[in-house]
Amino acid sequence: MIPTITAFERSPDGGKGLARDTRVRWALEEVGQPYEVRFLSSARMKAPEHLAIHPFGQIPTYEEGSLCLFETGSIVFHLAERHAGLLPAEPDARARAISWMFAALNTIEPPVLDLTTARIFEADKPWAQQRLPLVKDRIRAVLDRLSAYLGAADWLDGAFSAGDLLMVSVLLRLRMSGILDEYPNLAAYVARGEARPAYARAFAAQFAVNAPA
Ligand code: GTB
Repeated sequence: MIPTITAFERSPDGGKGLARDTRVRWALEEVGQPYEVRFLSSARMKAPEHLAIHPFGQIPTYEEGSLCLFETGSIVFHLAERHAGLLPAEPDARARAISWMFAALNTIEPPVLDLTTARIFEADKPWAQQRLPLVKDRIRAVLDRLSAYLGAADWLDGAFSAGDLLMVSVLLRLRMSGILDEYPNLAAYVARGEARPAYARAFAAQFAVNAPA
């Protein structure tokens, strides 16, 4: 059965691959699972038909027969559970890779999202410029540790896993800020992720829809 995911009708990033459907597309490409995409306008995201699948009216979602999933992490985990290639078979290594999935979404992504909030949604506030250095330093606090942990390794725990897929996807959001370049090993790690043929296919698929005309 070919699963269907949802994505922005037009992503606000103009095809930079930052919207979260790219992570799901990447996971699908890694495991060789063909998929279809239903594109949603902002209005359709909040319509009852979509809210029945995604309680918060967001993208991405994943439908496979009677199974409907939301939350990127749960979708990537589902794919990793059902297909080979995204989680190791050995139980302890598998548990560690799952820890990295959570670390990407629960430890690294929140301060990264704060930067977007500070830069875009709070930019007009009188205290915005004062807050920005604090937000950036909270990112550096976790990246210092992540960079030290990764060291010269290619991936976080042996072979590439869903943990790396999510971590690279989160770190990608920092590129424009310049913070990623403060950590050459993390910048190289992200570049390694982007160099994977599966990532290239996922990026190209979303770019074909979102690139400025
Ligand atoms: N925790 C959920 C998950 O991981 O799946 C979060 C889902 C989420 O935030 N979805 C966003 C959404 O649907 C799109 S990805 N937003 C519309 C809404 O809430 O009404 C977030 C996103 C959006 C745009 C960019 N961009 O343009 O750069 C990057 C990321």
